[in-house]
Amino acid sequence: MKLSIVIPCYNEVGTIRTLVDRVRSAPVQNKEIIIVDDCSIDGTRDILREIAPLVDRIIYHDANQGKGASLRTGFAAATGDVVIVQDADLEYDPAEYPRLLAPIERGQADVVFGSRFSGGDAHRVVYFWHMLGNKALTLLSNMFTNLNLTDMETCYKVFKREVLQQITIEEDRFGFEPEITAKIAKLDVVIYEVGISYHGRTYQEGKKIGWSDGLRALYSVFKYNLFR
Ligand SMILES: Nc1nc2c(ncn2[C@@H]2O[C@H](COP(=O)(O)OP(=O)(O)O)[C@@H](O)[C@H]2O)c(=O)[nH]1
Ligand SMILES: [Mg+2]
Repeated sequence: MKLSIVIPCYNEVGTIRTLVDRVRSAPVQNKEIIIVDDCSIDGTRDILREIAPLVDRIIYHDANQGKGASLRTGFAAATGDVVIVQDADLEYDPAEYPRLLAPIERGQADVVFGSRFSGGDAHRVVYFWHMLGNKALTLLSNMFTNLNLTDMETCYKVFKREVLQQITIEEDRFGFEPEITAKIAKLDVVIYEVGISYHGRTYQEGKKIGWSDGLRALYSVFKYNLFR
C-alpha cells in the first residue's frame, strides 16, 4: 500500500525542514511526499529548493489561495492508494502514521480521522477557546451528518484515494474541514477515528488561524450540509 503525504505549506520557514525530516523518517515503507507551497513570502521557498531532492514533488502556487486550495492541488497530484493531510508546522506527529493507517490496512475503514480529543496521548495545553470552538464546530457538524466524530477540525485526515476522487473541494481556505466532512458523510464509506497526540503552537510560535477562519468554518458547516 502506497501512502501519499500531502503537505500544504504557507510561510513555514521555521518548521518545514524539520517537518520534512520527520515525515521522511515516519515508519511507513512505501510513501510519496508532495508539498504544495501556497506562495510563501518568508523564505520558505529557499528552503524548499534546498530540500527538493528529499521529496517527490513540490508544487508552487503563483498566488496565495489557502489550505483548501493547496489540498485540492496536492490531492490531484497524489498517486498513492491512500492519502494523508500533513500540516507543515509541528503540531502533529508523523510517527503516528501507522496507527492512522491501521484501520485501512485491516480492511475496516475507507477514511480515518485523527482525534485530539480522544485517546491517552500527550497533548500540549494551549488555548481553551480554540478547543471550545473546535468542539462546537464538531458538535454542529455531527448534528447534520449524524456522525459521532470528536474532532472534525483535525489536520490528520486519511482517505483511500478512490474516496477522494469522488469529492470536489470548493472551499479555498479553512472551510475545507467541514466541507470534506459533510461530503464524506454523504458517501457510502466507513469512517474510523484514532486518538493522536497534539503539540499545539501559540501565536508567538506562528499559529495563524483566527476568528474569521472559525466563522468561515461555521458557514461551511451549514452550506455543505444543508444546501447540497
Ligand atoms: N494560515 C494559512 N495556512 C495555509 C495557507 N495555505 C496553506 N496553509 C497551510 O495550512 C496548514 C494549516 O495552517 P495553520 O496556520 O498551521 O493552522 P493552525 O495551526 O490551525 O493555525 C499549514 O501547514 C499551513 O502552512 C494559507 O493561506 N493560510
Ligand atoms: Mg497548524
